[in-house]
Amino acid sequence: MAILPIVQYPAPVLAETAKPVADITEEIRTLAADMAETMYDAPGVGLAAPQIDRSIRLVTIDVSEEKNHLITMINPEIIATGEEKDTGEEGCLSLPGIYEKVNRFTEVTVRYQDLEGKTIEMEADGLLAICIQHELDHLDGKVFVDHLSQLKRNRACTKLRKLRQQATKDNQ
Ligand code: K1U
Ligand code: ZN
Repeated sequence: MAILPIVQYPAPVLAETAKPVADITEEIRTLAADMAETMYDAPGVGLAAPQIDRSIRLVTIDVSEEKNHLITMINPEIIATGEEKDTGEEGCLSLPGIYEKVNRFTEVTVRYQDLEGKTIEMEADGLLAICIQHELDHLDGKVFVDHLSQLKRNRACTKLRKLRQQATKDNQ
């Protein structure tokens, strides 16, 4: 297993529509295991393949307290949503240090293939529902700041630039 570098916004791969996974090969299984290790190390509650520079429809998620409920989703699709939406604070491993409120469905039903190629349908709410929507956005070339107004997105990008400049100075 390996910890992979996480691509930082605004890398072009984060704006691409990721391609479906055609075959669940040994390479895909190894990549999924490496993504899980990278996600736990970060630490994060989710990770999408474009964030490790692979433009394919593969995500890992674990929102459990104990970090013992890993979900690997291949070719995930949201097939239904509830009617309610709510606003909650989100972060992103590709924009470290930026936290903004995003409006999302509170309940979603997702269909995906697992690592054995079995089709799963799962109903989710709470942080899991938010995380699924956040990760599936990555597969469609969208990051959470794309949900914000232009003004708020510009402010977030300015803050990100300043945080990076400070980090560079701190490392000198
Ligand atoms: O896709 C990503 O960048 C991962 C992202 C997922 C996410 C976080 C919050 C709301 C929705 C989706 C993260 O995991 S950022 C890190 C984070 O929020 C966190 C880290 C450790 C424990 C709990 C949260
Ligand atoms: Zn993210």
